[in-house]
Amino acid sequence: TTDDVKGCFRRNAFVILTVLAVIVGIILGFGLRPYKMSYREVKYFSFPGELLMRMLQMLVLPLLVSSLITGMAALDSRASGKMGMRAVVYYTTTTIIAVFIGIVMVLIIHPGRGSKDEFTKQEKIEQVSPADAFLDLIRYEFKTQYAKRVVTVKVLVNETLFSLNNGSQELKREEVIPVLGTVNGINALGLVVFSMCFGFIIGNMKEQGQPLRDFFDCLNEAIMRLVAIIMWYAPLGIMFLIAGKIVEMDDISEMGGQLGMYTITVIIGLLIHAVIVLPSLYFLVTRKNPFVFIAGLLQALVTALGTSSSSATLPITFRCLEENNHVDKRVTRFVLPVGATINMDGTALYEALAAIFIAQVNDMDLNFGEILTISITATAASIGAAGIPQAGLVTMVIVLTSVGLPTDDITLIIAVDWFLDRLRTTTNVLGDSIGAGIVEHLSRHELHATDPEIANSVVEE
Ligand code: DAS
Repeated sequence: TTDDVKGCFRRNAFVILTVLAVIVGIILGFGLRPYKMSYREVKYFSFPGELLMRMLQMLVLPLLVSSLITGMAALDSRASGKMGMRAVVYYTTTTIIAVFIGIVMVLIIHPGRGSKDEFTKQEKIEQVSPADAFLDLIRYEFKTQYAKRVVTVKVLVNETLFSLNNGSQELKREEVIPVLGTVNGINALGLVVFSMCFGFIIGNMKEQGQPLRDFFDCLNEAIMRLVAIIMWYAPLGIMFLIAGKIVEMDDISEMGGQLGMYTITVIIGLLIHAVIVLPSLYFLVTRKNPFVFIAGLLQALVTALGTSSSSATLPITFRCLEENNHVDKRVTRFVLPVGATINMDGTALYEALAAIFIAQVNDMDLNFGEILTISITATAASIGAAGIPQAGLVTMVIVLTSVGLPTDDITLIIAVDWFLDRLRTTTNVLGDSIGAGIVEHLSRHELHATDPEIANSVVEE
């Protein structure tokens, strides 16, 4: 039918545009590098990219809330309980595998050689104890060096749900926001918990809850329609995001040997996880071709690469999973927002690997217990990291302090983090999406059995 033809064209148009965006972005970026643009010129040049980033971020919050609330409300408590369990098992398993891969890779390749000469010497700052670092994670605070003092950065005042950061007098807001735990200054994890509870309650309110269920359902639908429009702009935005970053990046040839090896080690680790482990897992559970599934996610993966933020990518991930891969909306709404907030395979792999690399650079031999500690804290740190650019670099503080490594050595790897961040974000988004596919498959019986009335209100378009 004509609808099929249209749908097919639409899908391929997106694929073509997305691939073109990446290729043209790279060519444009390298083509313009010799002109050595000033900071201001680069900012002007990448403005179309910044616009995309802002459009997506604008949608994340209402999308997160409305999808979780309707997702929870549409499932009976037995179904949501089972589905939740499956999601948690999937998140835990894949994160542990990712950490394991990271550790094995860095131990085998051993990129750090026990000399910091290649790196600029850093001044030592006061050490933070592991216990404090943990508590700070829960409080959404962390300690950092600013103007030679150790200051506590409060990214969020937790008492209220929507309060913007105003906790730190020492740092300007611009300097605080990009660092830890929050999306647009809001505690994403707190919001996830709140929305789930709220959705659960209005799901159980029978008739009385219907207006609220309709409201959030409609809100969700409206946001997704906005997303559909933004999808057409996304390739252009991605092209400028990529080109702009290539224009402003430091000279690659100046990258030290250790840092180069480190970068390669991270890339290999992430590739093993994304190309071998996750697809195999998908195949083992569903017996379906994982690469067909991944092909449907192309635009989400490229958006992750362009924005280095899994929460900014969330709207596109929703769209890809629901429209291209036809994953049940009750599953995506329930599983994706949680996944984007806490399930970060790429980040976990990266944090464990980076911590051991820093130990190697410091000529520190780690025993088995310390490596175990690193794997546990890397998992915690990946859960605590928000889906925003370079959040993983900041939650590294926890991993390093847990085994007594100098936290200021994070500066050793900052030079390449913008790049590795993009790759781990792509891995994070892939992990969440494959998780949705696997949970849907495992929950197919409950999904069929759910109260058709509630189910229809969600599934119907
Ligand atoms: N860039 C983050 C993400 O959005 C996480 C990280 O910094 O590792 O997934």
